[in-house]
Amino acid sequence: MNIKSFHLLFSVPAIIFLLPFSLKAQLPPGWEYTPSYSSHVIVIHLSANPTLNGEPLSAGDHIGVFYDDAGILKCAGAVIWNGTSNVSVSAWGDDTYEAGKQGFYEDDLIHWKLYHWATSQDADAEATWQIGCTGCNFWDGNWHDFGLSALASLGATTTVPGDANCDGIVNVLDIITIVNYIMGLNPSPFCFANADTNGDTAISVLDLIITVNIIMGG
Ligand SMILES: [Ca+2]
Ligand SMILES: [Ca+2]
Ligand SMILES: [Ca+2]
Repeated sequence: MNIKSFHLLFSVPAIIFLLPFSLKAQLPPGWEYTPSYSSHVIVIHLSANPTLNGEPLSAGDHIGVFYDDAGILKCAGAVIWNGTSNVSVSAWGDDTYEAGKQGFYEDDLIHWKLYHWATSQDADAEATWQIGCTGCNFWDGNWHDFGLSALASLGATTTVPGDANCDGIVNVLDIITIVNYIMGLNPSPFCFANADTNGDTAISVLDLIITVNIIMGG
């Protein structure tokens, strides 16, 4: 064996082994995904201006597409937002040769998330789609094999569980705010998503108990 083939023998497997590893290392925690042979490509133009809590997404932050697997959202594609050019994300379909769900099924709703590295925030995002964009074949918000789409906007608002009065901290004022809401006193400001600490889309004494626990550090 000469030096060259010796080199190849070791460097090629090393690259094949290290490439997926290095790509995965750049992803936000829990955003690992495996590309498949079917995809829906979604272009996110600069003009879509992704935002997190009203602020433009930072360069280097991630935008991800997620599918629902028995109630759990799983990543099936992600892209880094650079803030200077259009980007596109491939939303990968299920591997039909593998048992179970590894990606999107036809007509699955595409869920969006943003990841802001500076604060380690993982936020659910709302997308609006460009209707009838040039070259596009779908804009219904769902996944389609061979789909090509573009977003008109993408925005996420994060919640602070327990911060019912929306001032960024959780304290006794939030208890009072939740009590007032339950009593029908229409407190203002009132952040429903923050106050609904158990996420059942209603404000009740259960949310109050959880808020007390948050304040007590439990
Ligand atoms: Ca499968
Ligand atoms: Ca508060
Ligand atoms: Ca609730």
